[in-house]
Amino acid sequence: MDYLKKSFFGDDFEWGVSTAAFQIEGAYNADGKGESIWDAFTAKKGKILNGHRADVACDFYNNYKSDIDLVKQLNIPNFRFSISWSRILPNGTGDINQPGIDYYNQVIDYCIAQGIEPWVTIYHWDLPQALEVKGGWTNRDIIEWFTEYTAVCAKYFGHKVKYWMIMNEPSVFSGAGYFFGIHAPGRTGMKNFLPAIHHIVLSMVAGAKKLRSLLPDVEIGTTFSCSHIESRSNNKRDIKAARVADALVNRLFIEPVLGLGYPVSDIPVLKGLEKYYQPGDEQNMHFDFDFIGLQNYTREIVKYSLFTPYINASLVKATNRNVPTTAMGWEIYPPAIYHILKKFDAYPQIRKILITENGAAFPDQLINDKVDDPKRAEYLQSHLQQVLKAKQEGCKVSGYFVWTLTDNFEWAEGYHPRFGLIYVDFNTQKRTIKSSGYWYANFLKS
Ligand code: IFM
Repeated sequence: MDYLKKSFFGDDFEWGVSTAAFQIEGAYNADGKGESIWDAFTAKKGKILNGHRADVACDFYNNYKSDIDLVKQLNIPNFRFSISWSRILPNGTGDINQPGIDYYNQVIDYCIAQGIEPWVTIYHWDLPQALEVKGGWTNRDIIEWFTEYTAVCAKYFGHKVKYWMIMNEPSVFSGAGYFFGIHAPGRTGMKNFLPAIHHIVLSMVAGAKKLRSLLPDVEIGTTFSCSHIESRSNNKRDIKAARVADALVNRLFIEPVLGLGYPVSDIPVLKGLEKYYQPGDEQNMHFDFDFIGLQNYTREIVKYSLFTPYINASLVKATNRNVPTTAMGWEIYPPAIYHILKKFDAYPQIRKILITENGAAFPDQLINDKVDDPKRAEYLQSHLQQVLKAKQEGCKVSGYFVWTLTDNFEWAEGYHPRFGLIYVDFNTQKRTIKSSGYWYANFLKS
């Protein structure tokens, strides 16, 4: 591994760690919290690997002080977390749950007291179940519901939080939750996916505009998951399949928000979105974000596939390619993050980029009260080398957040993939800093 120092990235580069409410908080019904779609989904049989649930998760709700102490111990200056919508608005709209508001104020205050900057994601996938019953993201009324929720966040936390992200990875929560049905709320097919896409874009922009009007001085961003896509071969059909996959995975949500519209020419089925348009929508799909959060973990190799409806493209699984992989079966390919940065740097509409998630799951083991995870430290360093390379070539990247602080609930995969810098024994809630956590702490101190 080449020599890497924090100072190479410059003094104003933001370093952090990212988390999400549903994956860590637990306390699923404490102090007036309403049910979320993930509470409902995890309660169903067969949806989550090994039947795991997140009722307790890392119990961050009760352990937030000691976990934020660990953030401090690791020298991490920025802590990204999300608000659980149904903890502060149990029905999604209307009555506020004061204990939920108090809780997030305590988390924010505690961060600030420790000298840690809170970075807040407004929506990281846990829609109130009360809204799902009304159609969730497929119901156009969600634009108003989401705007109301954003205004509540601004009202109660806005005077303390400088950095906001409106949504986390819309392509994942819409694709997995509304097309494939493998994530909450478990809806499937184009009839759910298309309206969800359009309402998510309109809500993301409406929420951002609301936040801007209420908090003119804060930095507003939103985050997108992106994978570097390559074609399996030089065959024309494979090349076209890779272009379509790139449009779906990387461009579907960011391009409309940048004012470029949906990538319909590469994915003709998106023409079906027109059915959900109302007059004025075109003007309401665009927002000038202060920063764009990119979340990259891997690259994908794509091939033509006759039998894949709508896109005629499919992934060549990394586990069939004889390449190094993580516990998620994702290829370890550090140049992916460089290519992604270069790709999005080329959009003149993007002012500033932060890597708001990057990290890896490995089968970590606690042995003699220690967790030695050299592969994770190597993964982080090799990806940071690539971020640095992009930055040195002039790319407008100005931050890097590791996914994630502690091992946590990894959605449909349950607790099996361990992504944390800190190991969690889910029976006792005992935390053990992994060797990669010590590596990050030393790097940040350097
Ligand atoms: O755990 C997720 C997170 O919620 C969103 N981005 C990817 C992570 C790893 O899969």
